[in-house]
Formats: sequence, C-alpha cells, structure tokens
Amino acid sequence: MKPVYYLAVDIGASSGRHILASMDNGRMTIEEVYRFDNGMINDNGNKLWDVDSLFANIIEGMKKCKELGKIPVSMSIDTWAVDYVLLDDNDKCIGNVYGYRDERTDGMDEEVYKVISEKELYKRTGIQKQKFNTIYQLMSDKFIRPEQLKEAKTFIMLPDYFQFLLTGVKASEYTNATSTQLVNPETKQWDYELIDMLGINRNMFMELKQPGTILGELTDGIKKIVGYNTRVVMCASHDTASAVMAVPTVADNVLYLSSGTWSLMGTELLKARCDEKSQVCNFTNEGGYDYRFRYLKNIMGLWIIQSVRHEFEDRYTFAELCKEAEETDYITSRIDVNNKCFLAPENMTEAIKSYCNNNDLIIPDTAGEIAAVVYKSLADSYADTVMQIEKNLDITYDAIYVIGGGANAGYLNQLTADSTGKTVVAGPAEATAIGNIMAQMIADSVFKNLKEARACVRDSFDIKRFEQKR
Ligand code: LRH
Repeated sequence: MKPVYYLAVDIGASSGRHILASMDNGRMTIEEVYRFDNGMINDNGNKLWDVDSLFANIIEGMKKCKELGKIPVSMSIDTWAVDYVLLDDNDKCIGNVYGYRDERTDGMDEEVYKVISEKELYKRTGIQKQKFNTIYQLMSDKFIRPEQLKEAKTFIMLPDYFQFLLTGVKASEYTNATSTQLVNPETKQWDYELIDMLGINRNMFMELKQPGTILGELTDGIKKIVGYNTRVVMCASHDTASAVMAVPTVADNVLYLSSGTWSLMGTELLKARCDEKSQVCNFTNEGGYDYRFRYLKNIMGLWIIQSVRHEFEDRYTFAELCKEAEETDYITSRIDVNNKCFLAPENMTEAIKSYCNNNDLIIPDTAGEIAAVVYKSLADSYADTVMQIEKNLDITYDAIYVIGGGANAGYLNQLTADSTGKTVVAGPAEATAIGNIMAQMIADSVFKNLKEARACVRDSFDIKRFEQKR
C-alpha cells in the first residue's frame, strides 16, 4: 500500500523546515524535504520579518514534495509565537511585520499598566510578562503607527496568515492566540473586555479555532504553482505547543524542556494557575492542545549560543562548540541568561564579556570558554526553574524530557542532568514538526487521541538518557 503523507511546515526564528511524515507498521517515520534559514532583518534599526520570503520558502518546500512524488493528504504550519500581521479591508498586509526582538515595545508595559495593573493582567490571562508579548506590541502600534492600526480590519498571527495565503480562509488558532496575552484562560476566548480597555478595535479579532480544525484546500492559484491540491489543517500553531504534544511518554505530570532558540521549561496542567507564586516566578499558562495549559518559563535558550556562533563567523558547528566548551571546563563564570542584556544585543559575545566584567567574573575569551559559560549558565537556570516548579506545584519529578533541536546537544544534556539531579530523556529533536503532524493525524483518525499519538512517538524515535555524574 502506498504511504499516506502529512506535511509539517515548521518555521522557527532561526530556520524553517518541511517535514513529511507517514506511518509504517504502526511507527511514525519522518523525512526532511526542505530547509531554509530565517532571522529578523534589520531595516533602519527596525527588526522585521520578511514574510514574503518566508512564504516563498513555504511554496518551494511544497514543490519539493511534488518533485519527490510524495503528495501530502494534508499540511499545517507552525511558527514562533506573539508576532502578527495587520490586514486592510482587501486582506493586504499593512506596513511592517515586526519581530519580537524589536525595541518598539520598550516602556509599553508601563502604558498597559496605566489601563490595567500588572497583577490584575496576570490574574486575568495567566500569561507571563515578556516585553514582546503581543499586548505590548499592539500598545506600541497605538503610538508608532496609529493610522495603520486604525486601518486594520484583521489581526492575524503568522501561521494563520501563511495558511490564509494558501487557502484564502482567514482564521485564528487558539494555542498561538493565547501568547498575545489577550485570551481568557477560563472561557478560552478573546478577552474582549480587556481589548476594549486597551482601546484596541475588537472587531479585528477572529473567533478562535482549536487545533485539528480543517481550514480548507489550496486556492486555484497555489494549486497551479505547487502542482497539487491538499487539505490545510490547523495544528497547534504555536511551535512550543506543537513541541509539547510530542513529549515521548503517556505519563501525566511530566517535566519538559522544549529546547531551541528559546528554552521553555514546564509541565502540563488541566487548569491555568494564575496565582501570586506563579506570577512572582514569571510562569506562564499558555493554551495547549486539548485545552491543556503549558505552565512554563521562558529561558533565553540557545539563541545566546546561536548568536555567538554567528559572531565566530560560523566557524564551529554546534557539536564543535560543545566539544570546545567541554575542554574549557575550568571556567567558573556564570551569567544570568534571562538578563535583558541578552535579548537583542548588538553583539552577544561582547554582551557576555561585559556582563562578566561588570560582575567581577573571569572574562571568557575563546569560543570554547564563551560556550562553556553559556551552556553551564543555561544548565544552572534549568535547575533553578525545576526547583520553582516543584515548589509551586508541590510535586517532585524524576526526569526532564528534553525535546527540540537542543536534544541533540549531548554536552548540555549532561550538564542539565548534573545540575538538576534528574534523569534527562532527550529527543525527539524534531518534536515541533512531529507535534504538528500529530494534530493532523489525529484529525485524520490515524490516532484516537493525544495519548495514543504520544505512545507512537515514544515507540518511533530514538531517545537518549543522561544520568547525573557529578
Ligand atoms: C519559541 C517561542 C516561544 C515564545 C517565543 C517568542 O520558538 O515560540 O514559545 O515565547 O518563541
């Protein structure tokens, strides 16, 4: 029997990929058919996404499936969270599409708190404070591009925008929408009262749809370009929501670390926890598949090491950087990875050095020393986060499930096992694309539910274990 293919388009802040998946004897197999680089572009000091080039890459990858003779029965797109497009009354993109590291949200928290206190906002949404949350971005739109905001007829998040370009159908997916900090965790719908309080046009927002919803088929124009038709299904379009679907276990109460550009560490809850303890530790309650909540913390993550690697002119692979770091194990300096100086510095290597200088720490010099400081500091921050989660929820975990690209960083996994004292279970590295596929497969009745799909992921992919050594 010919395999049935499903296509995940998984676009992260630093790269995108098209992954085809099919079932083979009860196991899921995946194949990467296309990959492309991504990154915010610097346009006169503005950090923007080039959505046209991203869409061109989406199409290129879809064409690749045709070339391979592997036409997917369905496809879905996920991306990072919080960023969006404003559409005019002809459904055309208005102005820039800002990237979340843009400085325009500086000070916007204070503007929002003039309308609603920080405490009340957290109680109402359960979403952690990140200066780039959509709520602060929309507030900055009110200041820097009020005309464009007024002109906007539709607010649409990036994966929904790309899927609209493919199908002509506009819709809003729930998991990604919760990252706006404008969704009520009880009703699981837009908090229109909050939107009104902020003075934002409530009519821009579309009804929220759950992952698994069938959006539609390709438009005639796109069909002609890619050479086939397929069904576009909504996955959990916030990449982290998709990644967490692919945690390779059927157990409840699992601690995970979705490791990529960001490190997202947390657990799943059936009810959002918007209490003071959680707010003080800056835990979020993002909406997940099946109305589960992702109670987690954003840790600055591999972005720091990705930036350092670029600054060394990509001379080292990540594996080589890990090896160099391991050989410079003597360096004792540690940075606070969540310090805002690491969010969008002109030069990350310099930011690390000046952090060390300002804090009377030995200044790392070689690529290996810098990488060692970053990896060890990340591992320390994971250990702090585990302690906070265990304390807030009054649970003890035995293991940390590391999913996403960072699961391939054996050195970091070992440091994490050492710093936390937990078993690190690492893999799959393509968790986000796999989660994207799982939502499509559940919608197509390949699996009955999330649990069954997770069991399949557990049995299909190579998973490594790391135990504490010191
Ligand atoms: C990870 C991620 C994370 C968000 C950030 C903007 O890619 O989606 O969950 O907080 O990007």
